[in-house]
Amino acid sequence: MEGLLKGTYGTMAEGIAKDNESESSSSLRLILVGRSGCGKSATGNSILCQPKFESRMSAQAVTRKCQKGTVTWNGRNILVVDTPSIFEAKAQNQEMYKDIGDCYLLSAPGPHVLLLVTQLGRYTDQDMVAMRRVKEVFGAGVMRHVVILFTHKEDLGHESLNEYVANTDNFNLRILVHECGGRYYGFNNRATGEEQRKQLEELMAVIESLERELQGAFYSNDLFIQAQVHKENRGGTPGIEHWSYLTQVQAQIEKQKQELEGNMLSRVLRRVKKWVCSHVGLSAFIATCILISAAVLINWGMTRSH
Ligand SMILES: Nc1nc2c(ncn2[C@@H]2O[C@H](COP(=O)(O)OP(=O)(O)O)[C@@H](O)[C@H]2O)c(=O)[nH]1
Ligand SMILES: [Mg+2]
Repeated sequence: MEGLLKGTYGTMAEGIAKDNESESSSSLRLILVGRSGCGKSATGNSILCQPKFESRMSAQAVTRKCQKGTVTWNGRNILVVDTPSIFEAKAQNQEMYKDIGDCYLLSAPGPHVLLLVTQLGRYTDQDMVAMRRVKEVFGAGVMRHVVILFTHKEDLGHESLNEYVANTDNFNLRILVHECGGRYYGFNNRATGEEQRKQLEELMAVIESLERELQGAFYSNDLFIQAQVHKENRGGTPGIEHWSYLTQVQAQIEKQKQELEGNMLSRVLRRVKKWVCSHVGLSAFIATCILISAAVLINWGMTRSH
């Protein structure tokens, strides 16, 4: 579901955005996602060209809550949302729903792009968990808006990022790149001055190319619409409406989780069906073997019981 002018949800979301003309509604909205320690906050600071988000090496998660930062780039407002550890396997409590709710509120009416941050050369099981959690938190459709952002680009040496991605033997990374339509870019978050400016310019080119492909659509779902409405109605202090909003957050995440599991099962079944259709002879042979084995086992069981 996307906030496209033509789309049902999009029309609503875009309409709300235009009516209010608030800063965040008219901005290019980016959300930083990925496992803890991969460099999300550092990437946010590189985009904002200022140390807005706390970023440091630590055994514990450093970023404690969702935060936003804004910058003007080439006359355009950019809103960057940094996220705490909501993409980890163990992040499954009430605090997590609050953080997810905040992330939706800060990026409502919906993000144009999600930057999936991962450290170059370290695409691990934790990154894969984070990837799955991203789909649970936002819905599987969000993948069309994802750009992979590799940090620690300076570790590449003489190899280019394209060569690295083309030659990697990390099968899971290959799948990820494929799933993201080959959209990726690398940052050296320690860069300053001209190098920092140039990498931001190149990242913006990747983002703008995706925007063109999606005809300017931002990503939306039921919860982004509710978040936008909640943002407009909300008074200063969190009250009963906020509690009810958090209940909606929890329900939406549960729904998306179930849809994801359903999708996976039907994908497996489709693959099995496709394989059977393209190997009819072999499939018939395997089925016959299974039937004969079952018959032999039943027969053996019956003779033993007598
Ligand atoms: N050398 C280098 N260090 C980086 C880069 N990106 C992030 N870091 C470091 O990685 C550590 C974790 O980064 P942080 O932004 O806090 O990760 P987060 O938990 O995903 O927000 C910090 O010490 C950063 O300085 C990079 O591109 N190059
Ligand atoms: Mg952080």
